[in-house]
Amino acid sequence: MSVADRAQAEKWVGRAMKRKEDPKLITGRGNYVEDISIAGTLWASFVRSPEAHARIVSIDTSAAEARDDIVLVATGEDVDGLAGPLPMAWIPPGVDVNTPEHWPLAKGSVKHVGDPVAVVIGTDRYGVVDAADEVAVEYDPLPVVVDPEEALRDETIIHDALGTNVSHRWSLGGGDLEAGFAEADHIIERRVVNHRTAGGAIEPRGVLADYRGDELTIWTSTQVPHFVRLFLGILLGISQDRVRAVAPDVGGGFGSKLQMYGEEVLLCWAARKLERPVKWIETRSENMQVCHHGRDQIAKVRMGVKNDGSITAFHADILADFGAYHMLLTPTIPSLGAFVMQGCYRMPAVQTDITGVFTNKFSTDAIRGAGRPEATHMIETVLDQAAAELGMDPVEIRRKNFIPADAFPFETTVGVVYDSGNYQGTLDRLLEHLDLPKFRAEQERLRGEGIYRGVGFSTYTEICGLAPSRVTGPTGFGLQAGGWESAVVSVHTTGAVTVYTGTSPHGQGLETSFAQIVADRVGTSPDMVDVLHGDTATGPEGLNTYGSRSLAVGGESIARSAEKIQAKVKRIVAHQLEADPADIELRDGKFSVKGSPDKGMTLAEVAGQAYIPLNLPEGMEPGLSETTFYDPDNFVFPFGAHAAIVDVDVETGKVDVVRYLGVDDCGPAINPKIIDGQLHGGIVHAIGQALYERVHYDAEGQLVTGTFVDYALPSAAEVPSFELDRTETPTPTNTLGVKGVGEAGTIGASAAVTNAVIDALRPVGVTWLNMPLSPSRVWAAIQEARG
Ligand code: MCN
Repeated sequence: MSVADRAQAEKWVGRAMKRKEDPKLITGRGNYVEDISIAGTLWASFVRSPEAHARIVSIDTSAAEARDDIVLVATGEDVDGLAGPLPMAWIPPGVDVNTPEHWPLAKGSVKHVGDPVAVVIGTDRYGVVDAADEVAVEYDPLPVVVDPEEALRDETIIHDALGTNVSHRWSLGGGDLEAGFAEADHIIERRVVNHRTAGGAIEPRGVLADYRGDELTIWTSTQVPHFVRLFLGILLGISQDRVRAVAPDVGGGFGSKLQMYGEEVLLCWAARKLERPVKWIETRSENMQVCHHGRDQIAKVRMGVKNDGSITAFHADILADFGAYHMLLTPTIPSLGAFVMQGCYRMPAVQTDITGVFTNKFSTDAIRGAGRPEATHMIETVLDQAAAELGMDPVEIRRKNFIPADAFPFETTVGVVYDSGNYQGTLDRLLEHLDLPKFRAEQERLRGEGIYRGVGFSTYTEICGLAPSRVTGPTGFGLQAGGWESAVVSVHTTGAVTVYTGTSPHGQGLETSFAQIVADRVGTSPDMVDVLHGDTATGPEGLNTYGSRSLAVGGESIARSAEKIQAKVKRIVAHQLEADPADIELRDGKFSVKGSPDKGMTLAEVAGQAYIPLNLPEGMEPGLSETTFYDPDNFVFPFGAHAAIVDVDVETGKVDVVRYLGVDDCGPAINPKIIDGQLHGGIVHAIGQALYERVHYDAEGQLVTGTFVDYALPSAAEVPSFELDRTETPTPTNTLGVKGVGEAGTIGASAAVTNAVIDALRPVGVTWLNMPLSPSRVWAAIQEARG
């Protein structure tokens, strides 16, 4: 083994370590909100509207109030003292947005099924549910609008105070669109429907609120405890230092817990009013109804191409269904896709127009990928349509248009600077694993046997690592306007290390990957590094976990704190060994003088000295703890090439994914096993959307898919073993060179599956399909094609 190889082998970063956090989670020793109890806790249950749109005529709470086990029944009018309605914090830059008032309990009218009209609080967990049934609400039903295209016509207005169902219109473009289309030999136009999906986290939401000694503590199943603390403080008029928000173990979020929910506000309000802790655990049916949904866009997409396959113009005109109210980020979500609407291709002209409308459904907001899966699906499926029209191979049309590897940093047509990329590299590697000529021959042979097999490609790039403050600050993104992340690395006197991160992991394995980053820099093992998160009382500020930011922003701030520790340790060791700090190196777990490896100190030995000022260099502060607030210069732009191979049963319309291959690039791997795990989850999420999952409301606004019986989440049985590989192109944005991967699979995969199904069905005449590719939809398309 060479010296360089040995040095690498000794590093923790890059190792496929098993996740430190898993043993407790998989042996039932996790600590979820449900597991936390405080003596004297009351329980809450919500009375929710069965109507999608109605005036509240009366609410009779007397029967519930008469029960011995009920302490409080409150309606919208009873919730006093809130500084304002629920927050909508982010809007796209440079636009005014119509935002209806949204209160924790409805006032005067309900706008969607599940809209809460009252809360019942009492001593018994099941008693409050019975009592909620006894609250008699009289509704005067109003016309219901479920279809966003109908909402746009403003025939029935959902929020009278706004006078329109339109939230806002917003555009982002660059280049001369008209000239681009004029130059094209072919213009491909498709209506791309990206239907509504749910987060589907294993753990539904849960809240425990406790107010004592003028301090409010909330334990909540959230991705964003610091946001929760901020907004609770504002809404309830409590100074931030007196609010503590804790996200204990969180059983997944997938974006649906990046929110400030009314239930969280209401439980805190009630805990303060009643001077008793109050708890609520969401049921799965409630979760399907009122935990925010995602996607729900209809886009008219046009792509101009020349005969040689080069793209001349791309236009996406998106109608986004926001549901009944704006929640924390609702109006911003489709805009996130607009920033990468040219994907990994050269496009001389590109434009995204977005119209957001309200309907009588629950709100949409960020679900894994948030805007980028929708954009990628549009680009990648319509590009395949262009290839088919030109008689070109889908791989060749991609190669023809890729931004070349030597063009980075690359300023896109809309002015976004892609940090790094090698799109040819990931596609080439993918094709090493998938022998395309062999596949095509096999496909032909199978068709002879009546088996319809298809392959679909998707080559994506995305924008993540939210976010540079220079972008989020001035443009109106972000109430706090910053995009930084903070980290403290503290070495205790024994050499044990505690890391405080402002990110808030809920399944991403950050306790392990962050420990690997620190261990390498301070000369210890990840077992000795404890990563604390999710509690606003334990660290400095934080901006939490979403937008695949935790590693690229939070991990980088941890690396910087660890580097500061290393520098201080070197100075202490140099002082002790009477050497120059520049001559101290970290080698074999020891800080030693270069050339004298036997003469050195371990981290534990240095830590012992660091707390004894007498033993430190003149003027050095005692202690071994460093803080960093890191604000990146740019986003990061991971990318990859995916291929799905599917079999379609042309008699039943059933689709089976028989192989799935992906080559992704998120920069140097901190932990390859975690990267694979993130991709597995992300790809399944997108296969779920492509084939099975759909949040469906009927014409009356009733939620048809209110349980996991009707909402078909794929299980391991529905997906093949994934064949994954990586290339590693470091980003210049951070010193680790890393980019996000938490959403990558979700962003790339739905187009690959859809393109594969269309490829399989071309011989029977099916040339275009919108998701979900359920058996009935695919079967109907086959029948239509066969006439
Ligand atoms: N990683 C790595 N090396 C790299 C890049 C990433 O080892 N070069 C590792 C990171 O260290 C981290 C993991 O991959 O352990 C994901 O990191 P990152 O891409 O920074 O994403 P975040 O931690 O910010 O996670 C957010 C992302 C989002 S936005 C959603 S939604 C999502 C997701 O992650 N929801 C999840 N993954 C999820 N996984 C689970 N189990 N549950 C969810 O709810």
